[in-house]
Amino acid sequence: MSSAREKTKQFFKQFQPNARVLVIINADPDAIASAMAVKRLLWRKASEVVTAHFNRISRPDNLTLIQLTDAGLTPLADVDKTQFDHFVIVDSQPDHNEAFAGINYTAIIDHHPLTDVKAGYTDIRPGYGTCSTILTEYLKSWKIKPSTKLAAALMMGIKTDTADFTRQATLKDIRAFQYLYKFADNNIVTKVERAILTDEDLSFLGNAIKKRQKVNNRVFFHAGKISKPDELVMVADFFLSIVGVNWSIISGVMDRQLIVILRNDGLRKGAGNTAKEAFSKYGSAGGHKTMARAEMPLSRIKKETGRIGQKFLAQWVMTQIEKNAGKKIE
Ligand SMILES: [Mn+2]
Repeated sequence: MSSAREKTKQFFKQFQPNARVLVIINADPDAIASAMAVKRLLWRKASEVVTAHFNRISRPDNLTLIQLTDAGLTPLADVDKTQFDHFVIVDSQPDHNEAFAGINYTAIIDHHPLTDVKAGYTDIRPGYGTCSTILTEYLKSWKIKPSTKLAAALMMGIKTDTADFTRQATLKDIRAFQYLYKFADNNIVTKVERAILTDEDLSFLGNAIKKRQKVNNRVFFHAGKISKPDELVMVADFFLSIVGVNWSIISGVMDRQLIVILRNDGLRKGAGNTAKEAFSKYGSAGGHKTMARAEMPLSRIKKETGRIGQKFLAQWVMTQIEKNAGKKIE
């Protein structure tokens, strides 16, 4: 018996006949697809499998994925946990979020670095780029053909977590993708990847395009008061597609906090360090080489500068960045 098949067998052994199973996820494409795979694996074995998520899902691509694959998610807050006798986590571990706390888990399947995990069955493989890859191996080892929708969801899980195989992708992730390709409805994949903007996002972006300011190959936009920080991220990503722009710095105010989203092309001073140097004095700031974020209470900015008007904030963000983003300009 292959090791994948042995693993899958052990996984099945954990569930009593007619089990009522609750799969809890922090919903992103990899977690959603992995939960769908668990549901398929337990088909005809469990009497019920429900997937619950505790995070807010707002990205248009994720909403499209859920809709087109019939992922069938329920908000965890709406679930009566006493109705279930088995609990499963995929693509996370209990330490990752307090929403996972206080539950005895039957199974935990994940690809993040191992933390303190206790469950009847654990399969943690930090060497894998995605959890979808692990679940694809389960399906394959048990000769279960994934439906067109499940295969498309698993492909999206792999594409998303490996950033289209440019990050942390292993040969196993590539093989799983290749295997799924035979079964998937590729129109779902295409449609999910096209779903970048809602109607409101488009209006927000239109305004940002009109009011953007370019200084030294860096593009800035201050949105004033906002209701969704996601829109700042969307604009920041979009502006990096302008030829000759190496940085985008997009800001807005929500709940008396100034939020600044930074993106750069990764070829110069890191966005995370720049965010820290420019803004950590006023609030939380940090990130990676190409992506960073700062959040500062307006009260703190007012204490230091004496002003918090929107025009002032727009100028202030620019000044702080220009002081700290480094001189290397091409
Ligand atoms: Mn993942």
